[in-house]
Amino acid sequence: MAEPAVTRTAVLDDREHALRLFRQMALVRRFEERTEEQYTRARIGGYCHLAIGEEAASIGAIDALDEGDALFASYRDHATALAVGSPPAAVMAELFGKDTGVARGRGGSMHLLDVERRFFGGWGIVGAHLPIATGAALAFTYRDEPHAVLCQFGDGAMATGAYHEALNLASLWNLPIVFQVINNQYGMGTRVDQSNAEPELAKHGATYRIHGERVDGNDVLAVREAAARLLAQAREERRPSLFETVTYRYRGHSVADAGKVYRTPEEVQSWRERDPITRYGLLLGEREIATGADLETIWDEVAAEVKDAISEALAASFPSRDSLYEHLYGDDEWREQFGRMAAGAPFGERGEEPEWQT
Ligand SMILES: Cc1ncc(C[n+]2csc(CCOP(=O)(O)OP(=O)(O)O)c2C)c(N)n1
Ligand SMILES: [Mg+2]
Repeated sequence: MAEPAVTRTAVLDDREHALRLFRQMALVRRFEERTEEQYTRARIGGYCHLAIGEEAASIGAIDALDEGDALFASYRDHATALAVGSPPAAVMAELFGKDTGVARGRGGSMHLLDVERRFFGGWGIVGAHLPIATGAALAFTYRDEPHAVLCQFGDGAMATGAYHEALNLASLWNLPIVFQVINNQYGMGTRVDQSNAEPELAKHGATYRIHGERVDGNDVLAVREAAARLLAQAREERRPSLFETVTYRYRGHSVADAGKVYRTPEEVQSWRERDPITRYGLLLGEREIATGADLETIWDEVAAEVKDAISEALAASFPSRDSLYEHLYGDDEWREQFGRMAAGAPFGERGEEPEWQT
C-alpha cells in the first residue's frame, strides 16, 4: 500500500496548512449555523441538511485531493462546496435560489456544484451518485489520466442497489476511486446498527475484495492522513477502497427534523464532548501552533465572511423568468417535452398545445 502522502506530523509542521484546516472547519460551522437561521427566516426553500458536527470527516478528506482529482457528494453538501473553495456568497446565493448561486439558483441546497474546482455535485437521491462517480473513475482509466475520485456518501446509501453495483464494478475494473462513507450514526431516524447486520461499515469492503478502513471522523488529521494514503493508492495502484469516517450530526436529519425522537440528549452531549473543531483547536494550542487569541481571530473572521455572504446573496437577483429553459440538456424537441409536462397535462395526453408553443 502507498505511504501517506502527507502525515499528520507534516500538516502540523506546516503552520499555514494546520491553520487552514481549522479555518475551513470554523467557516463551515458558522455558515451552517447562519444557514439554519436563514431557513427559519424563510429565505431558503425546499430541503436543507446541515453538516454541523461532521466538519472534520468532510474537510479532512477533501484536503487530501490533488489537482485533477474529482469529487462527488450527497445532498449534505454545503461543507463540500466551501471546502473546495466555492465563495461562501455563491453558496449562500444558491441556497436562496439566486442567479449568482453556484448552480445559478436552479439547484438549491442539495445540488451545489463547482465544476471548475472539480466538485461534480451535490446529489439528492441517496446512493445515486455512486455509479456516476464510478463512471468518472472509469473515464480517468479510459483516458489514461493519473487522477482519482473521492465519492462521499452517508451510511444510509450502503443500503441501496446503486452502492453495491458501484463497488462491485470499481473492484472488478480496478478503478481509482475512494468511496468515503460518512457514518454519522443515522440514516434519517434509523441507527446504523438497526439497518446493518455488520455496523462496522469499513468491513463491507471485503464483500468486493477492496481495502476497507475505519477512522475517527472527528479527528481531522486522522481523516486527512488516511484519505491521502487511500487516494494515492487509487492513483498509483488503480485500486478502489472503502473509507469509513465515524462522526455525528448534532442537528436533525434536515431542518424539518428536530432530531429528538430517536436519540437521547445524553448521546448528543457525548459526541459534543468530542467536537472535531474544539479538539483540533486544543491540539493546535498544545503544539503551540496557535494561541486561543489566534483561534478567536479566525472565528471572528469567518463570522464576518458569512455575514457578508448573506448580505451579498440577499442583494442578488432571482433568475429571470426568461431564463427558465436555459442550461438544460436537449435539442429542439425540448419545447414539446416541456409542453407535455405542463401543469394538468398527463404525458402525451394533452389535447391542446400550450399557448407559448403556437
Ligand atoms: C433512493 C432514496 N431513498 C430515500 C430517500 C429519502 N432520504 C433522504 S436522506 C435519507 C437518509 C440517508 O441517510 P445517510 O445516507 O446516512 O445520509 P445522512 O443524511 O446521514 O448524511 C433518506 C432515506 C432518498 N432521497 N433517496
Ligand atoms: Mg447517515
